[in-house]
Amino acid sequence: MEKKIACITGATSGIGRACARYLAEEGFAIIGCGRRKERLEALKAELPEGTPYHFLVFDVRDREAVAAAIDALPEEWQSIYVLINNAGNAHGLDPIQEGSLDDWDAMMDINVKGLLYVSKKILPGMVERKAGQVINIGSTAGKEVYPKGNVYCGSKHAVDAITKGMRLDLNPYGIKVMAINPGLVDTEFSLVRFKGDDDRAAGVYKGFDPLQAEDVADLVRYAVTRPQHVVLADVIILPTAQASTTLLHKKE
Ligand code: NDP
Ligand code: 8X3
Repeated sequence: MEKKIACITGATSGIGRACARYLAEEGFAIIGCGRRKERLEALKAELPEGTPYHFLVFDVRDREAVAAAIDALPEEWQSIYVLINNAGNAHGLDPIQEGSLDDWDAMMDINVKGLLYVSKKILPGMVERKAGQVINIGSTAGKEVYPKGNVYCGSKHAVDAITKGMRLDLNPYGIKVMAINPGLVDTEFSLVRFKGDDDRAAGVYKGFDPLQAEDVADLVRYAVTRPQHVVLADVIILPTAQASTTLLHKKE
């Protein structure tokens, strides 16, 4: 492959999908990952004409499926240069004493362990080639804790720590490790958190101008196109109306 390859998890929606588009515009070949195959197929048409594109269907919770999909990449797709660990969601918003075990499992298994399973398959190649960039999509929920955010915040605090650990361990190999931590972004995130309740999900983004997936993708694009000696180690991006996870200025 002449072009550098960017592998994006969670490319079927929101931030991941916008990253696929923006990185393709920057000339990257794209590997899009997710569970919804029809969306991964449809993504091809959203990329600039001629973008080399390959997709992998797997659930990040299934470590064998992750390994099998990445092992089965055609040879020309194996030298992944940029990994965007983006797949993830919140499940539920409940006080700790009322939380659902299934929701807790989902958040820890997807946001934390899934990120690790994918990284485990891709980082050794970067180390061998002494080249690569990793962007972990964290969250303001990885920097602060908000009421009822308990386990989601815990999963994103884990992503924050894992990102720092990756940066330490990969430092000798010239591999950049970056955390991009968004505040409120209007994607399918709240629809997933509230289990398909459209009205409740839409309410999260009413009364202010939330970030759009493209705003985050624009920052990802900026991050991966810096010169080799520059790394955006840890960046928070917020809608202007948001000052913290709990302070949001909504219009009357
Ligand atoms: P979306 O719900 O729009 O996208 C989530 C993506 O993750 C989808 O592509 C989905 O693909 C993928 N995904 C979820 N579960 C799995 C799984 N088990 N296996 C494989 N892929 C999975 O949300 P966002 O774009 O907003 O979220 C992307 C990332 O950004 C997440 O890590 C989220 O925590 C983070 N974030 C979001 C913020 C927001 O306010 N929206 C703010 C801060 C961080 P599929 O369902 O097809 O598998
Ligand atoms: C998503 C942002 O505030 O809904 O990570 O947790 S928040």
